[in-house]
Amino acid sequence: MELILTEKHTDGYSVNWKIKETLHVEQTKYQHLAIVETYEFGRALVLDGIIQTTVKDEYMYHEMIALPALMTHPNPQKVMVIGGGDGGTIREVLKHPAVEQADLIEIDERVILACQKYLPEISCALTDSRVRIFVEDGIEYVQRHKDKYDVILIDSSDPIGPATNLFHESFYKNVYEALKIDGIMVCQSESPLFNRELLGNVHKSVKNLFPITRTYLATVPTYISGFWSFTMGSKQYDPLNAEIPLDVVNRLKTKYYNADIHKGAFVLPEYVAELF
Ligand code: AG3
Repeated sequence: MELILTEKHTDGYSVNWKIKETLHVEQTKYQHLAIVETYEFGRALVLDGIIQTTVKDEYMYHEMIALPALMTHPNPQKVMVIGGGDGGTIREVLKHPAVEQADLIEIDERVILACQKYLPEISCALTDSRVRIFVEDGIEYVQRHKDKYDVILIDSSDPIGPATNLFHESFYKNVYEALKIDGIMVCQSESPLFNRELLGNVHKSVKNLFPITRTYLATVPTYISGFWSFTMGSKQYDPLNAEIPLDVVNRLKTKYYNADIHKGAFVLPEYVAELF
């Protein structure tokens, strides 16, 4: 029997994944959660029917949500990751030698537990002694923390289901306040082709709050359109003028990010630049 996962992106566009094995399926309090073994991309985390990350290309997304901000900040000691229960973003954060504390705020504990069981190469860093895990709504967590973090990364799922409110300006305002005076935030801001209005709105909301706002792109083959956007809000440091510490970068053991990618990612094609 052939097992196919049909990932529905729009009414007119779906992607079919041939599945070797379904390792885990459950309806959690917040969403439908599955871990499957695909033929082309290895194991994958699927939330509400949408592929969140696969073993084959996860590093592209996780390096690129984390490292541009960490390399722009001269001394990122305290970092918060909102969402990202699979642990991939935390793994990248911990590569930076300055990081002393990395807090993961994930609303759905079932995601963390399933990824720890079935996706060890992604979730491995969650047991590091610098990591604190809070199973809580990120919206409430940021409200209670002021002037505490150097970098905050918002590794959410799409703006439907449990992540909807993570794309609102009122939330970014609380993120702004949870950051120290020279803090930096990055959120994943969806596909520059399929979520154009959303990306335009995210950029505008971040710009209303942060003096420096930069959207950048990375290829993530398993996400709709192949290109993915990230939006950075920074209180002081501009990623375009960052003095990237080459000695640190060269020791990171990355597979995507390097000092040239850091610069190149912020160069936007016209169809994206026109949104801002
Ligand atoms: N978070 C972003 C996944 C977005 C996928 N959306 C889509 N293909 N429409 C991934 C979490 C990985 N840590």
